Amino acid sequence: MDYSALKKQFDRDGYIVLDSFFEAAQVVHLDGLIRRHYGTDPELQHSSEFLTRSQTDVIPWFPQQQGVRDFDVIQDNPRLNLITDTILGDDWYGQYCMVMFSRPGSQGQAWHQDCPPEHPQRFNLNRLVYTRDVDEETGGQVVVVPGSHRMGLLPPGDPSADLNGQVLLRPRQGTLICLHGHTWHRVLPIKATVRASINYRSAVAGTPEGVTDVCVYRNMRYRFSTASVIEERTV
Ligand SMILES: O=C(O)CCC(=O)C(=O)O
Ligand SMILES: [Fe+2]
Repeated sequence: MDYSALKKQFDRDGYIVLDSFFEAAQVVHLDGLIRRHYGTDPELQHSSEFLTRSQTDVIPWFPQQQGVRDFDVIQDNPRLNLITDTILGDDWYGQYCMVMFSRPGSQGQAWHQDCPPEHPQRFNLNRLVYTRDVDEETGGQVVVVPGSHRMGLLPPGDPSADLNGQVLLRPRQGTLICLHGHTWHRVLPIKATVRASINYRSAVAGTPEGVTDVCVYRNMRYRFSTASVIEERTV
């Protein structure tokens, strides 16, 4: 793997996609755990205000906080850590492992930045692992605007409308996506199957642990810890 080329690509685009980074055998077990945890009709956890206003339809799960250690093997994977060193430098820490689950027919996620971009050096790195293919048939493709991690605030506007320059990503089983938290991104609506991603969030040492507490949408800033809209955004 040409690490210096990957670093350049990440700095330019705000994301990199590495297909077949993990073997199927490494992710099918986790896929099974995720299906079992959520069952067929899991309850939504966020407040209804958040779900309506954010146009975001995901149910988070932090397996390690419940003592489920099966997810550690990816977190401890030497190649994943090498990629992370390449992107963040040697001094970084793993924040947590978060599974994000979407029910069939749900709306995915509207455009957002995981954390406010006012401090360009203060950001989370999403290390997203997919346990099943995501494509036109399943829906739930990831949409990004390349280079937007250097463009400041996501512009206010329609939470889910197309943006100039957007690119559709179709991760497959075993794909790793490294995504800068300031990059403008969204998830398209889900079709007939369930969808899940596993996110091993990390950050440069010194970045506050709660850096992703406030998320920027096109119509608001939302603080998860208090479940409140802290800023209305209008065009
Ligand atoms: O589930 C995905 O593919 C992306 C999730 C996301 O936006 C995030 O983890 O910050
Ligand atoms: Fe995100």
